[in-house]
Amino acid sequence: MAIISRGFRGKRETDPRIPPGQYLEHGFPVLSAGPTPRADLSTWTFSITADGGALKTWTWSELTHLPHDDVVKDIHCVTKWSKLDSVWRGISLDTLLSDVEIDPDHAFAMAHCDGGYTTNVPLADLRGGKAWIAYQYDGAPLAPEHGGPARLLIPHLYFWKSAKWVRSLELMTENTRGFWERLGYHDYGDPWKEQRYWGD
Ligand SMILES: Nc1nc2c(c(=O)[nH]1)N[C@H]1C(S)=C(S)[C@@H](COP(=O)(O)O)O[C@H]1N2
Ligand SMILES: [Mo]
Repeated sequence: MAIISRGFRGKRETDPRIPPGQYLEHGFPVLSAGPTPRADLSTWTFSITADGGALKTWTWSELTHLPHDDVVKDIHCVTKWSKLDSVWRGISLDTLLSDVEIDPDHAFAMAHCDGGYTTNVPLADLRGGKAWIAYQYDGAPLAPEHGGPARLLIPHLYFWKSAKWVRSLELMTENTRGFWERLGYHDYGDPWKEQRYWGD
């Protein structure tokens, strides 16, 4: 009885949550600049560092016993896919940063990862409920190819800022460039302003 209209099949899906120049992706692509490292959780640590020394270091057990957030976020890759409503569990950077004494001159951070990947972000973008060290995706331990055991999650910036296999955050006085930023990606990377490359 009901007539199902297929008239809009094949039409590009639109949603006000998709930033300009992006398309809706239903899968979860893997984008890695090198091989997937495998971490040993018995020796794994996460540190916040400054001036060449650790301000604070957490073991895996210490980190995962901190109060966590369950968040549902849209993520946007500079290669133009956006994924809506991705489900994460992680420790807010507010929680981790509140545990260290921060020199007010240190307004920037560099994420350092197993495998050598780096990415830079203003410290302000890690605060205010905007960034997490995520260790679960969709109710399961974060898969190694997606950054497990733990990755940075900064969903309001292009996804290359969400460093996989993150091991430390280095606090810095200057906005030094990370891996992709040195190769031409934007220093900040706001998807709503299409800040993809230098000069955008
Ligand atoms: N350590 C590390 N983190 C990384 C990358 C990488 O190559 N190495 N790629 C970045 C890029 S360009 C993107 S789009 C996302 C991809 O995350 P996914 O593979 O979970 O989709 O991870 C980011 N974080
Ligand atoms: Mo990317």
